[in-house]
Amino acid sequence: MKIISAHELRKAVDKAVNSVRLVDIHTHLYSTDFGNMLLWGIDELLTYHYLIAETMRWTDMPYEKFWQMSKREQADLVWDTLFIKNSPFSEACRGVLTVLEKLGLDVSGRNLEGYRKFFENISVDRYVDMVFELSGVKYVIMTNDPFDDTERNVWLGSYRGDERFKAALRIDPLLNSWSTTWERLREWGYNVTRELNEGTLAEIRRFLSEWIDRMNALYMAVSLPPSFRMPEDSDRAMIIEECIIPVSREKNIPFAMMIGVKKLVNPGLKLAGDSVGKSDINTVEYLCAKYPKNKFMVTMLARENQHELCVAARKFRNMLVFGCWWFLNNPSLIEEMTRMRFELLGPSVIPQHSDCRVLDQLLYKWVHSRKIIADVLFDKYNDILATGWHVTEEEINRDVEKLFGGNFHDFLKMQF
Ligand code: RAT
Ligand code: ZN
Repeated sequence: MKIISAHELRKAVDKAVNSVRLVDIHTHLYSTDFGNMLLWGIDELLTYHYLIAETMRWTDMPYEKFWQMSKREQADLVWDTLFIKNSPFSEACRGVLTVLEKLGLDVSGRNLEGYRKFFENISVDRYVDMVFELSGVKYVIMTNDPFDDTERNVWLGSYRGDERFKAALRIDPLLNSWSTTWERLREWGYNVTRELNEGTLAEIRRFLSEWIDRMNALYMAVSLPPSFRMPEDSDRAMIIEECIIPVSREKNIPFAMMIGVKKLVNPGLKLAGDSVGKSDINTVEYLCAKYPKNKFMVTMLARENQHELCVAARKFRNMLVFGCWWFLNNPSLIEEMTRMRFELLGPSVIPQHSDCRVLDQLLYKWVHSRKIIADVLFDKYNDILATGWHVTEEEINRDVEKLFGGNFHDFLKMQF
């Protein structure tokens, strides 16, 4: 047992946080089984939708013209606009620079063609190994959408599996647009109707169960608008209470709710056109209270919801707060949220997920987040050391292991 003195604390915390092999519980990455769905390389990095939104602020080019350009041309435009004509200090731009640095490329050279050459000379399999190694990620959880035809075909056909990519069943169309989704279920052989009668609800449950089993999904997930309310007289509320709740209970897997996205406030921007709105914490409390034997993972997109979400988590052990999602995945907000969470919930949270869409992003999102989480942890240990309490190296490692994967695993095992 090694007791850590105040002057050894910084080093001990940094060592624990930087060396932990972590679990990334929400990404949009795919294993090589999914072919082109696995995005990687400099042109994908530069055309990340966070960077497209930033680029379009500097140009009066019609959106359609941008979408007609090839990926390479789009990447050239982003590079020129955000990295050459302006300084790349936004978090998404800085991320690209961190990736280049981690790959050992010359950041000061600003040589986009040189970066492209690096990627042309590496195979995807080697690159996947390399990124997992360099980023210290044990495994990521994908976002697996059975309503996406390309993805669906892989699951039904050539899927082989890779321990580093685990599945989560994503069900947005089921919950957010039943009025059109029911026809797809019908096409696939489920005996459903537009009307949510008993037979249809049973078939939706069968659909969920079959896909959870097929994917070996660790949880079910959905992104929801700020207007999400429960209880409510709506298709969505009915499907949640009659299908999602019983199936997640039966399979003992969490239902992950990502709440607060306003889809396509600017449709011209496509994937980059979504925004944020304040959501309703009563809805989260209602579900946790009414279904104490169910497990919920919750992240909310609005900064304004973060405090009440922490308070709700204090009240409901069947709820696990996770990540600094999307527009919150910025240093100042990660720091604020992590402090708030540690102060209200101690280490009983999942402080971060990456939401990576491009494999390479694992090389920056975790470097940036690890640093901030370590800073906050250091402050928190320091505060208790000041009282005369001591912490050991083992205890720091234990806490860090929990924050970066252990809490998630323990939650999966819970049977309330
Ligand atoms: O963060 C993002 O990339 C968003 O576009 C969304 O994918 C969001 O994270 C989601 O999972 O809906
Ligand atoms: Zn996401």
